This record gives sequence, C-alpha cells and structure tokens, in this order.
Amino acid sequence: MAAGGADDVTILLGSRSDMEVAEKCSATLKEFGVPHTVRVASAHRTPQKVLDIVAQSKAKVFVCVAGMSNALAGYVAAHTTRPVIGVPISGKVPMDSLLSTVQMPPGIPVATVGVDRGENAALLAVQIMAVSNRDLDERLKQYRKQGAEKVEKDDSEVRGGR
Ligand code: RP5
Repeated sequence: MAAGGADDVTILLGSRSDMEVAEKCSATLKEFGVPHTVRVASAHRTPQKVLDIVAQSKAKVFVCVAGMSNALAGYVAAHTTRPVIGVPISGKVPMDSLLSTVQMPPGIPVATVGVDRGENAALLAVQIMAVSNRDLDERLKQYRKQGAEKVEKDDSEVRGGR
C-alpha cells in the first residue's frame, strides 16, 4: 500500500541494496498482520523525497534501514515525533552504520536494533503498537511462547531425547 494510506509501519530503505534486511522486517510484520509500506528513499541522494514520505505517511512507527552513514534514521526522526527504529546494515567498515544510527544527540532519539536485524525492528514496532492494542499483545505472547517451545525442542534433541 502506498505511503499516505492506512499502513501502521513505513519501512524506508536508503537503497534497494538494503532490501534483504528490509524483507526480514516485512516478513515479520506480515506474520503479525501489520499493514506496512516499503519505500526506497535516501537521506543523502533524495532528501526531499524522504521529507515528502514522512509528511504523507500516517504510519505509527517508521523503520529506517540504511548502511554506511545511516543518516536516514536520524533525518526521519528530526522530522516526526512518531517513533523511529533504525536498522544498521553491515558494511566494509566495522560499526559505521551502527554508530551513526545509535549515536543520536540528546532530544532526537532513534531506537536502534542490531546490525541487519530487520526482524527485531518489526518486533519492536509491534511491541510499541501493542501497548494500546490487546490483540497485538496476545500475538506477541504467542510468538514468545513459540520461541520458548523451540528452545525446549532443540534442547531435547541435542540431549538425544533424554
Ligand atoms: C546507503 O548506502 C544505503 O542505505 C546502502 O546501505 C549504502 C550503499 O548504497 P548503494 O550504493 O548500494 O545504493 O545510503
């Protein structure tokens, strides 16, 4: 659905080359039935386009996926009071994207998830929305339960069924 529609989350990518990580985010949001939009818009190459998307979007949460200098997350955060989650992309220089996403100056926070952790960005967005959405909260509890069951199954298999 296009930005400006009824999507709850807008995912912005600095480049199409970030798509693999964005797909993890999108797939997890789909699991929770959260309507979302994926757009490519760069803080450096198309700064006005980013502003237009933010201004038109009715999303409750923005997820910004970008590598190298992830200016995108901070740039979006500077233009909205809605929560912004930054996903750093792994690159050739260790920690470049991570530090540029997480090290925001006082007053303009970006909630930063781990490097390439698109699925965690989705889960954090769901958790934010679940504060005022009981159905989403129930789904999160089910998701955690499934995660715990998998650990128990793995443990049982590693121990040879004992
Ligand atoms: C960033 O620069 C993008 O988010 C991408 O991770 C990185 C490289 O971009 P491309 O040269 O692959 O378009 O702006």
